[in-house]
Amino acid sequence: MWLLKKKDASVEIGNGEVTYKNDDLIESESDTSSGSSKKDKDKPKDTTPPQNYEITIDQSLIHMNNQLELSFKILNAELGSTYYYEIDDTDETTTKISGNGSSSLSTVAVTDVDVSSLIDDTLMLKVYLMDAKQNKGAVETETIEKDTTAPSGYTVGIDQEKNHQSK
Ligand SMILES: [Ca+2]
Repeated sequence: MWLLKKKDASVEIGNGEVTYKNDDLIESESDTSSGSSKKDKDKPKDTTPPQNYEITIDQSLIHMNNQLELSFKILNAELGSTYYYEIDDTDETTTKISGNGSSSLSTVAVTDVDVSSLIDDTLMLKVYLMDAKQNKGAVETETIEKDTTAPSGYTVGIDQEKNHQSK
């Protein structure tokens, strides 16, 4: 995508004039490497990636009965941006769960994410937004424990422990 745009811009050189029609795009590229804001021009182009968004997982624990329906929210999403997410455990042999969609509301709800193929582990959710100008925002992360193992090996003493914890 970037290369195509740059080629479009360089076509102008053939006329004897070096005119960068798409210099805002080129600028945004150099901005990411230098971090400089000195090149700001008057043109109100969108070179600002989506920012200040947060993610939150709705569940407090993933267990046997909700592992097919993990859900999370992206708060303060830039309207019209695209969100990308992935969830993975620490096991290299299992495939991460990933997906994407359009942020049509400032609060995006992603539901029914099936994480049953991941192992019992600390799962990490990573989310970033990309706006229509391909400006990529920061990767936000959130973790949640997955434990689908039924309690076993307990004795009657579990009742007392439970009561104690609930206070
Ligand atoms: Ca994995």
